Amino acid sequence: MQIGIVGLPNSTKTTIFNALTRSQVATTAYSTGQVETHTAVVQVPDPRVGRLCEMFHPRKTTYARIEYNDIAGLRVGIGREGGLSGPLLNAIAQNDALLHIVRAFQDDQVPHVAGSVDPARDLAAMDFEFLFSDLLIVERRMERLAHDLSRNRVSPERQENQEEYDLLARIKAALEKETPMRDLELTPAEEKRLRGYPFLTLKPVLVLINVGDEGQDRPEDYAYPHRRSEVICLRGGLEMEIARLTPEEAGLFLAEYGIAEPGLNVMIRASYDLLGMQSFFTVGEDEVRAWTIRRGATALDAAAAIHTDLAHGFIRAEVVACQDLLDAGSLNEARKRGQVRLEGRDYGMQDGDVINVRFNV
Ligand SMILES: Nc1nc2c(ncn2[C@@H]2O[C@H](COP(=O)(O)OP(=O)(O)OP(=O)(O)O)[C@@H](O)[C@H]2O)c(=O)[nH]1
Ligand SMILES: [Mg+2]
Repeated sequence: MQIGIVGLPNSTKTTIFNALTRSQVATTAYSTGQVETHTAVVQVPDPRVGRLCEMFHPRKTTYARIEYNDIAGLRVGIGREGGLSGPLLNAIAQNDALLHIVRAFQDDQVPHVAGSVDPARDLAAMDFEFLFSDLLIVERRMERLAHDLSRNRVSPERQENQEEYDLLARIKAALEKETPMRDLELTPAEEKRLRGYPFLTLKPVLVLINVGDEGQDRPEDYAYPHRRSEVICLRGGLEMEIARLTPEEAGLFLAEYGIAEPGLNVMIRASYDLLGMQSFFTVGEDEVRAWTIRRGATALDAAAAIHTDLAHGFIRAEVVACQDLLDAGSLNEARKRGQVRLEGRDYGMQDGDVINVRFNV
């Protein structure tokens, strides 16, 4: 799972990237404007994994993972100048979701590209660049399709092309009204049709407002009228400092500032939710492991995530809710209590299920 960090030049993208991934990439008061990507993988913090480890004492512990890409080089006006360059578009389009960073703090030491700090303006400006990028792609594709449709009256692809053209026409109308593609009602077949294109407004987005050292943590101050998106506020500079501390030092620091939990843990979980993902666990003396699947996935999907052999030879899954297992204290006790169920392939997995797949080879 990959999340792209985007925003205006100097919007504190790299600061947030460092905080999220405990990296030490240099941040600068002046943006170079260069297209440049930093990548790091982080574990999804999940206290349930730690508690399962206390029960099983496994040789190995594996958390779910998210890859973050800090992408520099976007700016206002890029769309009107003919669209995002290939490398920049690819760097953004390869992500499953976007983390859009907006600066909302005053600091005379940190110049703003537009000369003043105005988060609502910046948020809208960057959104417009994404809309414009999608619109250019839609229009180019529609031109091609119209050309083919006008020439090959009896071609075998005709039906396909006409359907795609109609879908793109609907999308074009929405984009022209500044509705992002993620807010359209699309059927699974339509979504599949769009999958090959580098559409940016189709991606779920988490808007992160960096409110600075003194700022208020109030997302409701930053209304964002789109579905499949969410706004959170963070004190970016502070979070980057916290990420550099040892866990003990961080604890003291958080207490001093009256922060319950590093904002970044909250944020990593929020991005996980936003992507419509959930976790399930496999447990044992060898390994306690968190796995990632879509919400709505079945026991068979879960088996396939572990190994294709498990899916092919699937017989049944033994399933127990993580909390029941923790309360029972052991698998045997959970069995005695009747909390370990046998489920078939179509069972809808719940977040936090602990699963053991029975299969034939
Ligand atoms: N006062 C204050 N300054 C901050 C905070 N977060 C980041 N900065 C400063 O903002 C400046 C820009 O931060 P970067 O993270 O480099 O911004 P960027 O978006 O990665 O910039 P480019 O990659 O060049 O587009 C740096 O000088 C940071 O130290 C904060 O919470 N408070
Ligand atoms: Mg940067």
